[in-house]
Amino acid sequence: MKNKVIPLIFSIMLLVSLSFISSANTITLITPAQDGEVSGSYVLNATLDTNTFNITSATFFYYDGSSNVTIGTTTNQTPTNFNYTWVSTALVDVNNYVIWVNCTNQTGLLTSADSSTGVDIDNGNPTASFSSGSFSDNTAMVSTTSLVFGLTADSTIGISSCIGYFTSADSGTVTTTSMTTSANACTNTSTPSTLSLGINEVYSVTIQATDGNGDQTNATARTLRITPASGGGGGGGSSAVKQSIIGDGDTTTSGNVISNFFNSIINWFKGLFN
Ligand SMILES: [Ca+2]
Ligand SMILES: [Ca+2]
Repeated sequence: MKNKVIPLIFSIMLLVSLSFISSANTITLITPAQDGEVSGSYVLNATLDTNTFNITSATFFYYDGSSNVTIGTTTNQTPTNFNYTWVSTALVDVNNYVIWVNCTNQTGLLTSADSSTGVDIDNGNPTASFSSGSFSDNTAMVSTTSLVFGLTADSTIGISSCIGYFTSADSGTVTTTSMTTSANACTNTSTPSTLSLGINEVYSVTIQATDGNGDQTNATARTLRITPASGGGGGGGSSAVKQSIIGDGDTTTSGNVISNFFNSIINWFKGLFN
């Protein structure tokens, strides 16, 4: 019995002493605060209430919703102060990350952690430039031809979604289409017909990029003209011309028949009197 009681008492004493140590050397994440915003070169700051156990190292992390990623580790600038400059442009813009800090003493046995939730990383608006594979400005195309339009990647601010806008120069009607977004770029391969764009209409086309904060940028618009199909529409045109020619020919032919008819009657009367 005595052999069991002594280790138990020792364990309780150890737990009490550890909780005392923890509560006496507690770290607090000062910046970013809860729901704070991070941009540019940002100083992450954490402080200790006291440092009686020689805490010398603090590591900052972010949690992106699926895993913890180390931002960096720093030693204390004063016994109770830790600063780490984070170049936040290394990440694309996001909302509501968890930033947290963990400090340890030299033996690594004593640790204390703190976090701030709802932190936004916002370094501005996304760029929106038509990608090299996109149709050129002032393109004229038939409605069944492949139409490619997209934005070049913005890996700094990030692009989380895109919408294509086709505004009719005549009616002002706006046709929108969703786009495929991947790796901070977006693209769409379609046809004017699939997008229900009107033949013989001229469209102002832009793409709106949205980043992880909801910030938006429109690409400089390009002009697109939808022409009649070269096979069906063109054939119709030349067919109309032929019909017109045939009509004239018919009239001319009819005139010749009538004229010949009267000429033959006149010749018949002439034959009577001769
Ligand atoms: Ca937030
Ligand atoms: Ca932003």
